[in-house]
Amino acid sequence: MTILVPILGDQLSHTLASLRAVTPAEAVVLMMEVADEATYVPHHPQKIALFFSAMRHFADELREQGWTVDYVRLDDPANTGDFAGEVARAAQHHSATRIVTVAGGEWRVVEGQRDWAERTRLPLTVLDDDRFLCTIEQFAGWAKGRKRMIMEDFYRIMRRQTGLLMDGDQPVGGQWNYDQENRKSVPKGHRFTPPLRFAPDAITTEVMALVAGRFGNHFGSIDGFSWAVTREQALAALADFITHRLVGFGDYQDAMVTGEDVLNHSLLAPALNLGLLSPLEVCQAAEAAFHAGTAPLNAVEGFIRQILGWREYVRGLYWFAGPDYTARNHLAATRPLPALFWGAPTDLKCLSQAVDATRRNAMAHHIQRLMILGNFAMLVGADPGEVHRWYLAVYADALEWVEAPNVIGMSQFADGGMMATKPYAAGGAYVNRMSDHCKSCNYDVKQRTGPKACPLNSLYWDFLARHEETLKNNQRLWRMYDGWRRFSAEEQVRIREQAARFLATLA
Ligand code: FAD
Ligand code: DLZ
Repeated sequence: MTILVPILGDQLSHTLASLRAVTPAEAVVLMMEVADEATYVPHHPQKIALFFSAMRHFADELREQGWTVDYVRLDDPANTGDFAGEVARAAQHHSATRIVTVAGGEWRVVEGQRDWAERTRLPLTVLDDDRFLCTIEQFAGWAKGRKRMIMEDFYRIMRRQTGLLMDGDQPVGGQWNYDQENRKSVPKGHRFTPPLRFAPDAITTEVMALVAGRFGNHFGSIDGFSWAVTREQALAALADFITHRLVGFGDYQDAMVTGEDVLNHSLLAPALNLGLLSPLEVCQAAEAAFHAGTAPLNAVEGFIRQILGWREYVRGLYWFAGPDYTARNHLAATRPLPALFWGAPTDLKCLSQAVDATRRNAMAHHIQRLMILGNFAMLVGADPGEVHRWYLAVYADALEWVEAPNVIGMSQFADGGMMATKPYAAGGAYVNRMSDHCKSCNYDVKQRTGPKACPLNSLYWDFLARHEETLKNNQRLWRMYDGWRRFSAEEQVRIREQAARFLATLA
């Protein structure tokens, strides 16, 4: 009797439910590098290399622990190219009598897993993925019937449930949220401590060559790959962040600095999303730093809120919203994604900085994703489906359950307000306040119209005017619409013509 245990690329946890459910004596673990997963969107080469290298390392670790692992490499001539084909092939090869696996992390994969039983004619057990702090059912119970799913309400429940930063029933420090203290701009000359990076070992080097050969035409550079690819490295990256960089996490959380890719961000999302780290251990490490007096409350609470709050919330929302969530298009936006997202030159400094960081690192930090790239895509009316596929392709941490709510919901308002209470729309003034980009930009951030005017300004007002019917009753936008109505009719026309000229030349 052989139990086949398929483990997917984002299930690299030694405590995975399927590994707990069987013993090494009765099981064959199946891990598959498949062309379908590498190409269903054109993933950044670093993202593909990260998955393949982490999967290969994980397979070696399992073998060292006594598991039998059938590892299918991408370049195996017998590789059928998709999960279903590989599960069927392995089931036959190992004369498997049943299959035990953990539910995949996206609708597309979960739907595919259901077919494995039919394809192999074997009993199939799909276990819940229990590596999260809130179950899908718990979230649905909380969300059902609510008019608004406010993250902050959810977060407080999760604080109480886990006891993180709690003093009995009350938040440590007397406040649940220190976000107000987390919007400082960076003083001139401030030096950020660089994150711990990992030089590619032999496995990663081999994978990088494979990826460069097969997917070298995808947007993004493979050079400079330095991601953690094992749990040991991920734990070292976590310890390094907690010791050296958590202390400043809160202060400059929303800041952007020219030439500075990371600031005080943790860069832990890829390791968390692949399963190399657990969300609870990451939060507990941050909490311990607060109790040890090495990191202030605004930094620690801000960091824990991202993981215990936002990460769990978006995962719950993704499964609650259903498989058609990624097709939503509340603002009926249809423009093809502008070529600058794929690296075509742009003279907007904020955009060129964010796209270039994405190209070099398969990473951009939150405010670049939300308020630079996402904001621009929404203002120009880019098709949210195309925007979603771009984000899914280019970031090392992009898995649909976390990417889609952030893109469709938070950044494009395409779900009509299920996630965000208003569109995250901004003109140049926001970028100028939160970054130093405008100082070295060709455009003048203070101007709305004219050849030197920052395009974000006219695009912002044009966006509000274009969607007035849909958005005017949103209370959180009243002040903005009030601002729009204060312009003279002539100025409104000038602004909209300026936006139209920009949009007409935007390829
Ligand atoms: P830090 O700033 O150090 O934050 C710590 C951790 O908190 C992150 O590692 C992450 O696990 C979690 N976190 C922070 N913000 C969020 C959030 N909004 N949603 C979920 N988790 C969060 N995150 C992804 O993991 N994958 C994605 O594909 C992804 N796509 C995004 C797309 C858009 C448009 C936006 C606005 C945000 C997206 N995020 C995504 C959330 C966030 O930008 C990234 O988690 C973060 O930039 C990763 O870098 P970091 O590890 O240095 O994060
Ligand atoms: C993202 C990705 C890539 C690039 N390649 C693979 C792969 O070859 N094999 C695999 O098991 N998973 C891969 N993944 C992750 C999947 O696309 C998908 O997101 C997860 O399987 C969902 O649980």
